[in-house]
Amino acid sequence: VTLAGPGEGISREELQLAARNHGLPLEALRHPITPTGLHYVLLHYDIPAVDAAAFRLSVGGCVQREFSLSLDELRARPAVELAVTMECAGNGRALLEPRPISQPWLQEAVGTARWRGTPLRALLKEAALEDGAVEILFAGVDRGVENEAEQRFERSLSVFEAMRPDVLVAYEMNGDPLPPQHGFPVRLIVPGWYGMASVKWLTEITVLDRPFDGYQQAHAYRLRQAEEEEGTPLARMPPRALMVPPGIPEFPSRQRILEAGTCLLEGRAWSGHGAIEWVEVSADGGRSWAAAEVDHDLNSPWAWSAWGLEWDASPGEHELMCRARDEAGNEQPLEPDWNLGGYANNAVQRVPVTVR
Ligand SMILES: Nc1nc2c(c(=O)[nH]1)N[C@H]1C(S)=C(S)[C@@H](COP(=O)(O)O)O[C@H]1N2
Ligand SMILES: [Mo]
Repeated sequence: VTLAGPGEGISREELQLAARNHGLPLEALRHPITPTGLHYVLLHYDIPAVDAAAFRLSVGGCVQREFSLSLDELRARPAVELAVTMECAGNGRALLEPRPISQPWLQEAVGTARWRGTPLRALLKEAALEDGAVEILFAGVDRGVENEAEQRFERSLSVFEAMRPDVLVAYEMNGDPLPPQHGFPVRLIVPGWYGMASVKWLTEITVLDRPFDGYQQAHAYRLRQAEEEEGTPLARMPPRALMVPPGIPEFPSRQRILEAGTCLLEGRAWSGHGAIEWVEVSADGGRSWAAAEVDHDLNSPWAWSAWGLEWDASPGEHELMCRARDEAGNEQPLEPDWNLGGYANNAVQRVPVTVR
């Protein structure tokens, strides 16, 4: 990982990544289900061209019965639809100092969709895992060079996580076939986890008798301070609340401008560790906090909750902030914890506003 120097601006390479991998425009937090084109997108390599007619999903490795399925065969299996909030583990990276050079997310790498697919668990039961099975490996068809080695995008899950009934082999997003950028024709959905676990363009499921040591597992997506540390693997999303920036933006700075008077502050909050217990809002840069009303409107344990609070905006400059806590007791920090990969920065959002 390369780090940006003190005060070093976004490079052309980071801009190239940012233009391909787009975030959720924060005003789209108003929608309980993110309109498909506004859901964030993260691509390590290129969007592969997959021929749906020739598509096969194979299940093999350390199993008693290997098999493969066509798209029609997959779609004929028992189906489940789940509302799931997904967030990139690199969300918040560009706000770290020093900034790790990679996809420069601010805070917008999130979205919620209704994913329809068949439970992974039943596929694994059908294949019948051998006694020595410890992990399940998921391989996408997209290829690239990373850390000087050519590779596919591959990630694994422990047998325990893979057997959770809500892990889906998904073929629909918001009632339509998956769009190319979200994994057409088939992807994994691992609710509650950061997005890297939800392998897109999935074609191979391989049961392993040893932990997977590929790049995206053993090196990337780990919290570490230095290259030589083994680090701890990322898994579930810690809590985060985001607000719809109120008022209107100035172009191009996007500084917010609003009229004095009552203003509804609203947004959404989520956690991969359980339901959101509370959301608090500060209008004075964190000196005082008020509890927002939280509505678990999607009624899904894996999807974000809406929150709102009326604020009496007085003329002047203000810094708005929001923070969440989940039922497991995790709370958002005011300041980020730095790490080399620039992962898991769930420090509170700060929105400066000018009230006229
Ligand atoms: N095959 C493949 N799967 C992938 C990726 C990828 O680059 N290739 N990116 C991962 C990462 S890091 C994230 S955050 C999510 C993003 O999913 P989305 O683009 O549908 O929002 O997909 C994951 N699955
Ligand atoms: Mo990601």
